[in-house]
Amino acid sequence: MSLRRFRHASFVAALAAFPFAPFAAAGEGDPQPVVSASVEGDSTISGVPEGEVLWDQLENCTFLATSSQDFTDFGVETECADDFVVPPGVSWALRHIVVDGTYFIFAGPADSVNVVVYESSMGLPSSPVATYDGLTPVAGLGDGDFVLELPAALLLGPGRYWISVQAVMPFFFQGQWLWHVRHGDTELERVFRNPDDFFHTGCTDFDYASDCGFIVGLEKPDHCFALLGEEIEECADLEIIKTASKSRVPIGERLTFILEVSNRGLADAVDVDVEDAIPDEFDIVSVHKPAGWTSSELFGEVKFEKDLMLAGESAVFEIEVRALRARQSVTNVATVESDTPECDPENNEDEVTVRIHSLSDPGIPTLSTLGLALLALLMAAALLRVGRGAL
Ligand SMILES: [Ca+2]
Ligand SMILES: [Ca+2]
Ligand SMILES: [Ca+2]
Repeated sequence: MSLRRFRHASFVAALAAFPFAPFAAAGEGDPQPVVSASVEGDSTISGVPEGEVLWDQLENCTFLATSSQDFTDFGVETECADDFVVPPGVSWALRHIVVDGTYFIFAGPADSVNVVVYESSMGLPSSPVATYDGLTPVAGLGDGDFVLELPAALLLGPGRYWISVQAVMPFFFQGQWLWHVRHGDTELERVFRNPDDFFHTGCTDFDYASDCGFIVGLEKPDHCFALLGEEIEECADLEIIKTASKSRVPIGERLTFILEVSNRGLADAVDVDVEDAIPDEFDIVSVHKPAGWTSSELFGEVKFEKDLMLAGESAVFEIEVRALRARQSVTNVATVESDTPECDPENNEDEVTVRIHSLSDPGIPTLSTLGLALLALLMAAALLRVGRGAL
């Protein structure tokens, strides 16, 4: 599979036109790193795996390319990033990242590639969602058109993110890796940073490329990349864990059933119902719920409800009961469900089993039960003796 790109010759002149810091250790006439360059590239990227294309910004790529590199010999770095948006109602399992890049000055190859996916705040990258240091491209290490495979699928819920790709290599004598810029105006403008301001752009932290002095002749330039993986229906993962305050209780005494409910999925759960059918062997004494929940009870069926349970939210419920009659084992099942699709229905039900004993039978072997056992043993021995006598 290959993804086609189309470059616009009219952007050949779109060069960075501002000074970069001369490389101090270089001699006169030595090659100098550049922050941006115009480089003609190939028209296809090869080695792209089969898979659903989640985001495609590989069209309308220009000759312009910008430095995004950890210069291991200089101890400085540049980092470019661009944004993408996971639409409402779905989640993405991101597996592959394809970037259109190029080597410059020297022919590479990169020692490795760093990828960071950032959250977005105020229209700029903020905290990293995931950091992948030292990836080896599965294809394209030789020509700089990296096909990167994440070690495990990265699950991303709806919203805006930023992705940065950075080659790790020394300038001498592997050169530079530059990430191609496209004329696309897709979502927000690409961003750049150069923490020690090696290139005198003034952007020591992420800022829009046009605010870093890049003269590109493009309205809101993007970077050339594509994301592959699977789009999955957004789901909630409600879980219920049911326990009892004790495993055995005498008739007439109380115990408490505890229900711990949480939403472990990426999606908020709508119209959540927690139900616990208290067995006939118990009388309900009291019901405790967190703020924001309603509760009702009908013929021993306790129900807790909430309109919206956010992703990551949890709640603990307590149902205090009194034991009515003796039973070797009583199983109490509780369930949770909502109107939002479930990622994992297996953990939406849990049960606990308790024993109810009479006051005279605390549920552990007593002298009387031991006495009964002894009697049975003696009778068995007597029967054996009678049997032998008959032979
Ligand atoms: Ca390329
Ligand atoms: Ca963009
Ligand atoms: Ca679940």
